[in-house]
Amino acid sequence: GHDQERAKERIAAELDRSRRRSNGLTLDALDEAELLAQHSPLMSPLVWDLAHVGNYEEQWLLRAAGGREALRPDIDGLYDAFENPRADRVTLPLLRPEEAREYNDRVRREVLDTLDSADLGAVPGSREAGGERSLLEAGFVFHMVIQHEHMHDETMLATHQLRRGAPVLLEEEGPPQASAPAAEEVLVPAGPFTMGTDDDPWSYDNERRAHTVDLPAYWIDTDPVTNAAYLEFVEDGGYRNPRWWSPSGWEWCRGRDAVAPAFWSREGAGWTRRRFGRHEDVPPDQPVQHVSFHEAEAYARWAGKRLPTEAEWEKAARFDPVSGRSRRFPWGDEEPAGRHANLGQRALGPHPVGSRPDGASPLGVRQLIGDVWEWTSTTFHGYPGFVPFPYREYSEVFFDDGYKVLRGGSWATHPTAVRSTFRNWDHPIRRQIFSGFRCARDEEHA
Ligand code: AVJ
Ligand code: FE
Repeated sequence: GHDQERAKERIAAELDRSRRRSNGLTLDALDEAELLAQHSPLMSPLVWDLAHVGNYEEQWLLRAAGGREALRPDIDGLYDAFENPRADRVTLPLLRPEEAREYNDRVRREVLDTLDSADLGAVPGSREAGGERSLLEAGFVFHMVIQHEHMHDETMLATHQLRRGAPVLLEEEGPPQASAPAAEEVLVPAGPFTMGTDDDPWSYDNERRAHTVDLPAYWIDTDPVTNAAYLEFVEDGGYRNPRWWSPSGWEWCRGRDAVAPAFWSREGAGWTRRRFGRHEDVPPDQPVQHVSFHEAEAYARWAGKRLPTEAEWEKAARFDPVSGRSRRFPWGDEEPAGRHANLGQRALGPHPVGSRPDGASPLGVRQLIGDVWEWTSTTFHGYPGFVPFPYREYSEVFFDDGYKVLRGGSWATHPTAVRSTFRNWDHPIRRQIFSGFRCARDEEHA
């Protein structure tokens, strides 16, 4: 019917949007040598990400959902992330950039063809509680593929940040005006809230199921920790004092001789940073980014606080104390717009704290969505009743293995690839990602 037509138009538009972004970071930005090069052992050559998103789209939309034969059975192995560690991908017989473009274009033409006749099935929430999800239900598999490409676009941006050489990316937007917070911390009242979701048509398996979590009252920072605040920790000798670090954090700090966030250099009395090939003073009022979980945790201890748990982060980002409901975003259920959040790679970095008052949560917590991914103290795990869908390797194989949960998306995350339930995860030592944090603490009882 009419709703399906509208849903399909949206899907086609979002597919196109993600591809423009992928091409803008690869074929349109860099020459063949730079696309084939390994810019860091942490990252794939950009041309791998490019054909990997096309191959994933082929596997899920053409084969799994569309029932078609493989277009290139010979290349599946090359683009399997589990078969090939990132550092080895440069040695594989990868498609050249132009071949990757042709392959991706061919997949896309056939996908648009299958979309026409696809039955997007039941509307969200209409399935019986506990019933099985299906690939096409509420457009799920298309949403999965769209988000997958956007996630790789963010990964490709991290590769761009590590790359040496003349800048190639342009900033579309400068920072808006910032406003001071009413208070530095917000008290989240004790009580239950709904964590996770049963019916979000874009949600991954790991965001499900909705369940009630009852938390004691806690304080959470109104804004993410800024460069200026983080610099106090640096200048106070924070990186030389084991007192602030966990044992594994201290081992990480000593082992790599860390003295400040990644990409920072001391210059005279101050600090500069490298951002996509440009050098600039570290802006004091922006959220700190490119810190590892260990650095975030050490800062929090130094500040007399701690990192929020994942549940504390989500309650701050969704809970409406008036209705008792959990929202899709801090500001409500409305899709993210520029006034709510710094998302979608329009800027090439975080914006100052206080620059998105319209994106605040009901309790007044700000910039939870966008700007920087926020480390939480929680190890990535499955929610009660977790069911892997549609494949174990999206999230289940990472559960309970020391990965720390990050929340809220960054300036580089596309709006369709984040919401208050969205869960990201990484090794606690990683900081090439666009990661920052905010602090929390228990409510003190007199
Ligand atoms: C959810 C961001 C941790 O990039 O490693 C990409 C997403 N899964 N391809 C990642 C993902 C398959 C994943 N993260
Ligand atoms: Fe992938």
